[in-house]
Amino acid sequence: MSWHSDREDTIGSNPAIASVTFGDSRLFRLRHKVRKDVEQVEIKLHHGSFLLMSGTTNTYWQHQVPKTKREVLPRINLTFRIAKRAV
Ligand SMILES: O=C(O)CCC(=O)C(=O)O
Repeated sequence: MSWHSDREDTIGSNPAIASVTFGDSRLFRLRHKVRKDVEQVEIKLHHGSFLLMSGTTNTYWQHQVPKTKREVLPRINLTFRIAKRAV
């Protein structure tokens, strides 16, 4: 999965995005959209990992699960996004 942010036109600005990983471990990377001087963040998502992106994370950062050449085993990721509320 390539670099992206989740679509804020559907989930609103500064959404809470929570995900749980089951199965094989994968690397999860974050990079700042503007500040090239800010180091990328790498998080290994193992079976049972819970990841929460909240506040301005989705607004200012992109994320990806990079392709890997190693053999990958089955993996399921459940992602929960708080949808934009009608006002
Ligand atoms: O598979 C993952 O851990 C991340 C999935 C993801 O980036 C997304 O749903 O936007």
